[in-house]
Amino acid sequence: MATSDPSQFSAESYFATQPPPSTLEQDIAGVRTFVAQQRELGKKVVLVTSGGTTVPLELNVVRFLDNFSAGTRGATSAEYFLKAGYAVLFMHRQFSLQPFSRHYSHSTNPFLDLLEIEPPAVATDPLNITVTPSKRPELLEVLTSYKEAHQSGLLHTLTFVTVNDYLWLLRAVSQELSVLGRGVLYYLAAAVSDFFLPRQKLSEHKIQSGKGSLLIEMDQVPKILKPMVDEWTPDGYIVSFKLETDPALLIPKARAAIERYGHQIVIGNDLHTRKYEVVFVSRVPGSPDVHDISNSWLRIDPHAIDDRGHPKEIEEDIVAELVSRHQAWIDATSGGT
Ligand code: 9Z3
Repeated sequence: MATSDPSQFSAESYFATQPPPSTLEQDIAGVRTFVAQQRELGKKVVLVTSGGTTVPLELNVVRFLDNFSAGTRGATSAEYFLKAGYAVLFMHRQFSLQPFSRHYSHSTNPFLDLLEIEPPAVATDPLNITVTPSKRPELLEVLTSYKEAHQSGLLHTLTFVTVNDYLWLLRAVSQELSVLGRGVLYYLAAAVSDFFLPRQKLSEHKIQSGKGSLLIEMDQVPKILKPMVDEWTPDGYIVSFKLETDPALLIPKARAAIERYGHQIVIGNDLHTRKYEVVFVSRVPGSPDVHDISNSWLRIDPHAIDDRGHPKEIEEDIVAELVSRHQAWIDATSGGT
């Protein structure tokens, strides 16, 4: 049931009234196996959420609202977490970018452009397909990392489409991961809708035109960081992202989130500069004052080249910073053991 304000769902009333996705149990069985494997290997695990969430306007859905996100931040970061030795649970919007295959996105670098048709040595044999020689070194590098990640079982993928799928999955996945305690980093980069239409208010069939303008009143999506921190995974290291388009709001909103939810880090990013600068907002470690919050900017030169000769990606530095902060936090909270 909704709380006193009927348009204000708590996390509890949300999950009591909105139906789970039909694939939830099957997805969680896969996560359970993945968690058991990583536990045995003693691996640190990161849950990366990535891509936008939709809000269907009809039960038989023809129209939906979407949130901006290509999934670049999540897919890129997942690769750097794997490189840093983490096992990665990659929870992404269906058809958004994925680690490794992102390098060959159909719009920016279609894979058909990597291939050549070669005549066979014997005229009666079928035509051959080969990789364009200039594209081979990069393809080999990406393919090697891709195969390694899959064969080692260190990359497990889950998909969502709607904000409802996302919320149910996030709750169930973080509850499963909580058995790994402080060794789990949550990297919440998905662009999550703030508003939704509860199942009870959804029109069953396609909304008909012909009655003039369409007015839709949406409910607020419950703030799930609070139960995530307090109940679902109290020992996890939680990093959320805050997206704004007004730069003046970025730090105040990020600070407010840290104060309200008490998780470890908010990474603030502005829509237009997100590929070159982000700000880490977190409580000052060891300070007795919970309002003692610091900001530190991480910036890269937009024209920088990394040590493999590719354009530098800010996610490389974001992940390096988080890996070191996560370890420092584990050390500090383990009481020196
Ligand atoms: C982000 O801020 C991500 O960095 C981006 C990445 C969505 C900007 P792309 O996928 O973009 O690389 O194209 N994600 C979080 C956005 C969000 O919904 N945050 C919530 C909020 O701001 C809090 S969890 O309220």
